[in-house]
This record gives sequence, C-alpha cells and structure tokens, in this order.
Amino acid sequence: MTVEAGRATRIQGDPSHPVTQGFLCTKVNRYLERTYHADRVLTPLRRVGPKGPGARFEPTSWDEALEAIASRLNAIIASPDGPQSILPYSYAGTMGLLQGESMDRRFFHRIGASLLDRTICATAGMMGMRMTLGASIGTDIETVPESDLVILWGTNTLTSNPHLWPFVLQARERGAPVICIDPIKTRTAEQCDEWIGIRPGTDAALALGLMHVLFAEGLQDDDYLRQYTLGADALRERVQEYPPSRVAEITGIPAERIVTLAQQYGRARAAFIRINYGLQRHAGGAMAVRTISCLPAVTGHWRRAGGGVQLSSSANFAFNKTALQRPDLIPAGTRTINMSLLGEALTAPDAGVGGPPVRALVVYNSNPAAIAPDHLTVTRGMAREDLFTVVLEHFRTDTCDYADWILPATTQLEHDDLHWSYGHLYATLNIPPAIAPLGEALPNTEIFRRLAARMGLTDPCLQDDDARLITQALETNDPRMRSITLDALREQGWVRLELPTPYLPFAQGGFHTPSGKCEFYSERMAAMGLDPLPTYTPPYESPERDPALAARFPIALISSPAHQFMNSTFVNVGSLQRAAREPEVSLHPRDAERRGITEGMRVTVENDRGHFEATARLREGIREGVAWAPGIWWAKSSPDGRNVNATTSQRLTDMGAGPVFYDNLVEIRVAG
Ligand SMILES: Nc1nc2c(c(=O)[nH]1)N[C@H]1C(S)=C(S)[C@@H](COP(=O)(O)OP(=O)(O)OC[C@H]3O[C@@H](n4cnc5c(=O)[nH]c(N)nc54)[C@H](O)[C@@H]3O)O[C@H]1N2
Ligand SMILES: Nc1nc2c(c(=O)[nH]1)N[C@H]1C(S)=C(S)[C@@H](COP(=O)(O)OP(=O)(O)OC[C@H]3O[C@@H](n4cnc5c(=O)[nH]c(N)nc54)[C@H](O)[C@@H]3O)O[C@H]1N2
Ligand SMILES: [Mo]
Repeated sequence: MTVEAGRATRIQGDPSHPVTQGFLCTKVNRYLERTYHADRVLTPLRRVGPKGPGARFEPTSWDEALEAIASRLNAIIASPDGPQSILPYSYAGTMGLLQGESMDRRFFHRIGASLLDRTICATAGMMGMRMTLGASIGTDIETVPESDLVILWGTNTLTSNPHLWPFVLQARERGAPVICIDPIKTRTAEQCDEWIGIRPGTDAALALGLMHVLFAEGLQDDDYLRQYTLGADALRERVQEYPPSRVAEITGIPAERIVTLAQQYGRARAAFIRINYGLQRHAGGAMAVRTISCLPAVTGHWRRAGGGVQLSSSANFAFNKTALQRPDLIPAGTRTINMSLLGEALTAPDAGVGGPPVRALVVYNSNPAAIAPDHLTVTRGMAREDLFTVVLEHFRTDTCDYADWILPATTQLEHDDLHWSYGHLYATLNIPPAIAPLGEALPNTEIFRRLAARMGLTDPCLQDDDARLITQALETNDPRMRSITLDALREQGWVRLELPTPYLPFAQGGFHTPSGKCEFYSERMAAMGLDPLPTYTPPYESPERDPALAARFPIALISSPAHQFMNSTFVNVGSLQRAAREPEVSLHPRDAERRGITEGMRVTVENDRGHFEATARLREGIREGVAWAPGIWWAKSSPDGRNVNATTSQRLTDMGAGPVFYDNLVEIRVAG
C-alpha cells in the first residue's frame, strides 16, 4: 500500500507471499476506487419516509443513532417477545476474525439474541468433507506443481480462485493435463486442455462411475484401501450400480469419456482435484462433495505430493474462536435461525423455528436483500413496518433500503484485523491500518463496543480493544498454530501454519474422522438417517424428481460469481460495473433459437417464485438446457429492480442445511 499525506494512492500485493506472489484479483485491484467512492456512507443515517426501494435517509450523529438503537433493542429485550426476537445477520463482507466474528458475537450472545446458522455458502460441502475426510482439509496447493493430472471440478478458478492458477500452470508445464468439469465453458475451461460439460447437479454420479471403472480395471490402491479407509468393500459394491452407460445418461457425458477419464485418473500417480463450492449448491451437494472426495483414497493419490482433493483448507487454522466469540455467554435454550431461510424467518409468525417473531434485524458484512435465496420473500419480510432494522455498511446497498438506521463501517484499509484462509495455509495480520477511518466510519468491533456500553452492558469482555482481541485469538495450544505469533505476524505480515513442507495431510491415513480412516461408510450418516455410502441424489428441480416442473421450466439456471464482483460487493464500482456491463444471461444458441431470442435482446427469466430481466448472450460454450446469470447484481442496479435471487428457492441441501442456488429451473422468454 502506498499512502501519501494520509491518502492511499496505490494498492499492491506482497510479491514475497508464497501463494499470491503479489498478484491481486480484478476486484481488489479496484479497492481504492471502492474505498474513496463518492457514495461511501460516512455518517450514521436515519431513514425518513417509507422503507423499500428509493428509501431516503438523513445524516445524524453517532450519539443520536446509538441512543435510538440502544433504547429500541433494550425495549425489545424487555418485551414479552424477549431477546430472541433480535436476529443478527452477517457473512462474508469481511472474513476477518475481528471484524467478522468477535465482538459482534459476544454482543449478541450476551443479550441473548437468536443465533444465526451461517449456512449461505459452504456448510453442505463442509459436511461432505467432514463425513468423509473428517474436516475441511485437503491438498496443500503449493504441492500442485508436482501433480500429474489436474481436474478443476465445478470451479471457475480464474475468476473465483486465481491464486491457484500459477500452480496449475506449473503442473501443466511438467506435463499434467488440465481438465475442467463444469456445465459452462467458463473462462477457466477455455484455458484448460479439455472441458467436460456435465449436467448440473450430477457430479456424484460421475464420481461413482469413475470408481466403478477404477475397481473394474484394477486401478485401485489395495494397500491404501486396506490400511486407511473404512467400507471399501461396501463402496465397491455400491459403485456396481453405476456402470458408464447409466452414468452417461445421468450426467450427459459420453460413456467412452467416463471410461477414459477413469483410466487417466487411475493411471496418474498424483492427480489433484480442485472442487469449489459451486457443485454443492444443489439438493445432493454434500453427497457430491463426499463422493468426489473418496476418489484419491481409492487410488492412494494422497500418498504423493500434488495428489488429493481440495475444497478448503480452513480446518487447518485453529485460532481460539471460543475466546473471541464467548459462546459461554449464550443463554441456555437459545434458538438458531438458518440464514438461508431468512425469507421464512421474517415472514413466519414463529420465525419458522418456533418462538417469537423476528422484531429486529441487525445486519453487518452482508447484503441479504440481494444475496439471500428467494429474494422476493426476503424483501417482503424486510419491508414489514414493525421490523426494526439496523445495517452496518460502506454503501447504500439493497439491504439499506429497508434499514431504520445505517451505521458507517470502515473498510479493510481502515481497521485492524487478523485473517485465516480457505485456500492456502498462511495467516495474515492487518495492523496497523493503512489509513485512518474515512468520515465518521468505525470498525464493526468498535460499533458493537459502543452499542453495548450504551445499552448498559457492563461485562468487561464487551470492551476488549482490537489489540486484546488479536492476542486472545492467538492463545491456543494447537501445535499447527505454534508459528503464528504476534511477533512473527508483525514482522512479515503473514506466517505459514506450523505444518511440514510439503504438507501431505493423508499420506499415511490420519483422517480426522471418528475411525481415523477415510470413511466410505459413515456410521454418523447412518445415525442421521442418511445413506451411509456415497450415492447420487438428483437435483430437486429435475426431470427425475419433478417432471411436471421440468416440463414448464426446462432450463437449469446457474448464478455463479461474476469475474468483476465479489458476491454483491464491488457492484457499484464504476470501472468494474462497466466491465460486467449489465445483468446478463448466457444460453446456448439452440435454446435461444427455439425461443426467438437473439444476441443482446432483453429477456425475462422466470419461474413460479419470481422473475428478473437480463440481456441475452448466446454462447456455444454452455450445455443445452443450462443458462448462466453471473451474480450478484444489486437488485436496484438492475433494470427491473430485481436480481437472480428472485428465482432461487429456500430449499436446503442434504447435509449442512445450505442453500441450493444452482438447483433452479427457469424459463426464458423475450421481455415485454
Ligand atoms: N470473482 C469472484 N471471486 C469469488 C467470489 C465472487 O463472487 N467473485 N466469491 C467467493 C466466494 S464467497 C466463494 S464461496 C468462492 C467459490 O465460489 P463458487 O460458487 O464455487 O464459484 P466458482 O468457482 O465460480 O464455481 C462455480 C462453478 O461451478 C459450476 N457449477 C455449477 N453447478 C455445477 C454442478 O452441478 N457441477 C459442476 N461440476 N459444476 C457446477 C459453475 O458453472 C461455476 O463455473 O469464490 C470466491 N471468489
Ligand atoms: N444467486 C446466488 N446467490 C448467492 C451466491 C451465488 O453464487 N448465487 N453465492 C452465495 C455465497 S457463496 C455467499 S458467500 C453469499 C455472500 O453474501 P454476503 O456475505 O452478503 O456478501 P456480499 O454480497 O459481498 O455483501 C457483503 C457486504 O458487506 C459489506 N462489508 C464489507 N466489509 C465490511 C465491514 O468491514 N464491515 C461492514 N459492516 N460491512 C462490510 C460490503 O459493503 C457488502 O455490502 O452470497 C450467496 N448468494
Ligand atoms: Mo461464498
């Protein structure tokens, strides 16, 4: 960061960082444009006039805002509905440990607010991993150059995880083919040696088919299976049900290619599979992740550098979250509300889970009016006159249109933080901040400290400052965290976890499951009433499960990340918005032709839940029957005031209770 006279003038990555190597993604390159944006919220704002699109606000003082919010929350706590009628709502605006999950949690725990189950992104995949490998731990991406086959499976790496790409290129330079499995020929698939255009939501079937061939052709590693896995015989029997011909029918991939892909995989010594969260946003999302994660144990690729599978590295980090979040403050019997069911929580009299209705919503690090599924139900709930809403934000997002109060929050340049990662193995410290807070903005931690004091809460832990929070996060006996000390972090900014190099997590078993083995057969899943073995679960919205629906809405809509945006963040940054053009929906030319749609036409994308307008883009590089609406536009920056989540549902995944954003059938027609 270059700062001149208190103003940040240039942003750069750290060239010495072993993973990022100084490279910043498209969005963060524009972080200064975003930080100094003329639309930043720089004072507390109070709504004047009605809630909803076009809501008007007037500036006010912190004193007035805090007093009003504190007295309203105290009144709700004292009312018959009690503290559980207050719901915090936060997710990925910042994933910093301080500004994302420290003082905020203490505050809500202490007042006895409803707990929020933070499922919106990753819980299905996390459960798939947990049931199979025991935790969200996988291949160290720094070993990927050693890999002899790279499969990018349900991941648009160049967009959503560009820091992996240089490692993939090194593997390719040494001869590893790079294959992309995705219903869409993404910009990543364009750069790969091969694109396999799978039917959405059918990845588990493909993995079962691959295992069928692996066993049939004797390509399994019997020694690894015997020593380090549980249920290999049962798995072997299960995959008998998935011969290539059947898998071809389910996945839309030719049977010969399924056979040759299995042979390629089985003959490789250290194949690397990168899965991302895209393929778990379907009915059987957890099972899909679980089933794919069985592959490297069948072939024993975990033994060698570069081999294995990675969804996330997050469980390698063992910061002291108990100290940070103080779950001991939670009153016994406090209910939990699933953030993916926000629409239901705000519109059902008992918040969908029993207990009082939600009377107050406190949103920070999130833009639920744009990003939560079934957006029209969400905004109908947020529009309730009796709902008291406070939003901590940088900008007047869709969510702010429903706020009673907006509080100005600092950005990453303006506050302290400590970060983990879900791709690599380095912790990062962000102190001191590069610049002073702009205007009257305050860090989330400070806002919750002040609110607690104003509400008369005297617990000392609600006044711990950021330096103390950092110290508390680092107090742990976990051996992996030994290298992560404040001094080391201060010196370099980032430090690798204390793990061997190369780090081969499961070369000799050591899985984090109850049995210590890779669990093809899961006792825990049997206890949950689920199929204990890998299996294929068709999408909710598919001809298999709902033929009548599929006849009316024949197109599977995927709304994965846009290259220029970070979820709904950066949507209002001019240069990025220009590059993303406008809300678009890509479809196959044959699907377009059948509907009289031509390139650039305004179309309506609809189903029974709702509709939104977008500009049609025709591309050969997409499966027929699939459409792609890159996300996540602010509804208010869309021509008809709606975004893709007008069509997505509040159904949940098989495990982890996550959303099924891409399990979404629609029809597309010429607008008007
Ligand atoms: N630029 C950018 N980067 C981001 C984000 C962003 O919004 N913008 N978001 C960040 C966040 S919060 C997350 S969680 C991560 C990961 O976010 P992900 O949602 O995993 O994003 P992608 O890597 O784009 O992976 C989605 C890919 O999976 C494909 N896909 C969808 N359904 C299926 C399926 O059934 N099977 C298969 N095989 N593929 C399928 C989509 O076509 C898409 O190319 O990205 C992070 N990085
Ligand atoms: N249709 C569809 N919907 C999706 C997805 C999809 O692929 N398709 N992806 C889903 C996924 S993976 C995720 S993770 C969620 C993400 O959903 P969210 O977690 O809501 O993420 P954003 O939309 O980026 O909104 C974050 C907000 O936090 C604000 N913010 C950033 N830093 C700070 C801070 O320090 N303090 C405060 N107070 N605010 C801050 C930003 O200005 C921004 O408005 O969306 C989900 N929704
Ligand atoms: Mo996410």
